[in-house]
Amino acid sequence: MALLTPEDLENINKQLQEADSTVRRVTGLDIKGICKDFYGTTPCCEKVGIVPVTSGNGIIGSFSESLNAIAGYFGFDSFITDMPDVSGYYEAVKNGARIILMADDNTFLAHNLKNGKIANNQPCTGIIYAEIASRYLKADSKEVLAVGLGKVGFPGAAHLAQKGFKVYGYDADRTLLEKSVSSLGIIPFNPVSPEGDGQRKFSIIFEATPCADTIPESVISENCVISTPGIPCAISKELQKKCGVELVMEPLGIGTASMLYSIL
Ligand code: NAI
Ligand code: 1J1
Ligand code: MG
Repeated sequence: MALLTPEDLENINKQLQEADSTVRRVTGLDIKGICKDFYGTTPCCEKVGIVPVTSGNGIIGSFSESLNAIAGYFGFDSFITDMPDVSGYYEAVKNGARIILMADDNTFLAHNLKNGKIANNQPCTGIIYAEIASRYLKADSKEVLAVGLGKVGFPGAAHLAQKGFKVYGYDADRTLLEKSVSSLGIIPFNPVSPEGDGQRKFSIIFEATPCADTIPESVISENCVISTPGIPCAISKELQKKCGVELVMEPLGIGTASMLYSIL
């Protein structure tokens, strides 16, 4: 799995504010508004304990600090434990945490100790970026392109299919693509070398890959939103500018908001 770096998390508050204004322009609601509407929940003083985890590749500089800033941004009362791992978990609960946030290299979870609900970052991220994409006010049809159908992308694509969108999709991994075709009814469409209907353009694109430049100019329509948790970004700054793309992309906060609202 592609891990975040401290560079990805630089100026997280600014990144979050910028993403929030893009989401507002694209959908008419801010990130909170979408989470509230989608999950039907509102934070109410739940105390969030953030536990640094040293296993595997270890602590990522500013990961916990970013989560702390993000929780605060969305209206939660949060703190980072002094100790990591099991001692940190004990410390969080002892100090009144009602929600635990913690991540190793494979799983980033949010656990509500009061109601037992638990959330995993990957599906929560895929679903919320897909939900944002699905609400694009200037969309010219109910067709979407979903690129990257892995642990984040598949749940996002499933969400779009379930919402009644006609989902064109691609993953470089043939097995994953076939699984999406058979279980979700996704129409295979390779944006880089489209067979047959090479002229197809999209106003809604959802991308979740760890690769750059996965979305070529040929598939971008005049009014287009690209909603993507994937790092690095699916398109270059130059192409974004040239095509006037509305880009929803942020390294941690939107997915974390989705996790938190989903367990209230
Ligand atoms: P994953 O490895 O499960 O899935 C990525 C998929 O992209 C793979 O199936 C791979 O075959 C496919 N892929 C790679 N290059 C491709 C290409 N050129 N065209 C089409 N498909 C391609 O990874 P996961 O967990 O789904 O994460 C995806 C990305 O999202 C990563 O960059 C990860 O760091 C990022 N991420 C971002 C979050 C956020 O809050 N912004 C949260 C979680 C993950
Ligand atoms: C490891 C997080 C790895 C990612 C969202 O406590 C710490 O500092 C480390 N153990 C955190 N996961 O990088 C995923 C989560 C985006 N990428
Ligand atoms: Mg995010």
